[in-house]
Amino acid sequence: MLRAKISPSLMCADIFGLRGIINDFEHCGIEYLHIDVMDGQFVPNFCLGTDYCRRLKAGTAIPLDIHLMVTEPAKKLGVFPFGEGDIVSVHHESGGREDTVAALKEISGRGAIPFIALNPDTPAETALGYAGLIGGVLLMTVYPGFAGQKMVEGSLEKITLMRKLLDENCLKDIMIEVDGNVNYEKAPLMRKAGADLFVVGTSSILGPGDIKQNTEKMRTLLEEADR
Ligand code: S6P
Ligand code: MG
Repeated sequence: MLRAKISPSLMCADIFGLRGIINDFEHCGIEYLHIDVMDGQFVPNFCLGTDYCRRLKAGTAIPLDIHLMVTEPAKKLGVFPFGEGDIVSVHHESGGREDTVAALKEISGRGAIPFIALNPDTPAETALGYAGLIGGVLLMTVYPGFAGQKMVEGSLEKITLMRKLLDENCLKDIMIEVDGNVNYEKAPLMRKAGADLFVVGTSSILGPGDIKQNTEKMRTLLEEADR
């Protein structure tokens, strides 16, 4: 099993305190910064964009974890600044297989790690159809579009099944990222089920309390889940 990694969702971070928040993340050894990109079409909301990613890349060495909730991502990747070491996720549901496959290929061609994102109602088996093209699977544990939602029922079972399917198909190195309502209680259970990368927002690190202490708490809980 890969070491558990943390990717805070920046749509949940206070824009007025962002520099200090990134400093705290650097201090805590946060592995990725999760950027939710929404186009108002694929999901009924708008969120962070290309300039936001560009400013982050200029201002921190923490790799980006760009979650594209947009239609036909292959047509839009060109305007996004990403490269070596970053993660970029595109949705299976976002615009047809041809576009999705083209997007995954462009992401790896630019040195980043392509992930296929699956909505809660999309079966785990779907990810196997992208074997050879992906470095990870992003399992949505809420319906995409908004922070602060409750986890969709059956999510833990889906993570367990995803891990089993990957292991059985000699795809052990493919990461499982979980996104949505990852709180202190559920994160260890998700870890035990086989998740590697944890998107954390209002439910934990970017909720009430001190960011550094919250991060430490999450890190400890994830480590304890491995024992
Ligand atoms: C939802 C988005 C997520 C949220 C994250 C927020 O569309 O993809 O990344 O930002 O779930 O965290 P929380 O703890 O409020 O669910
Ligand atoms: Mg997300």
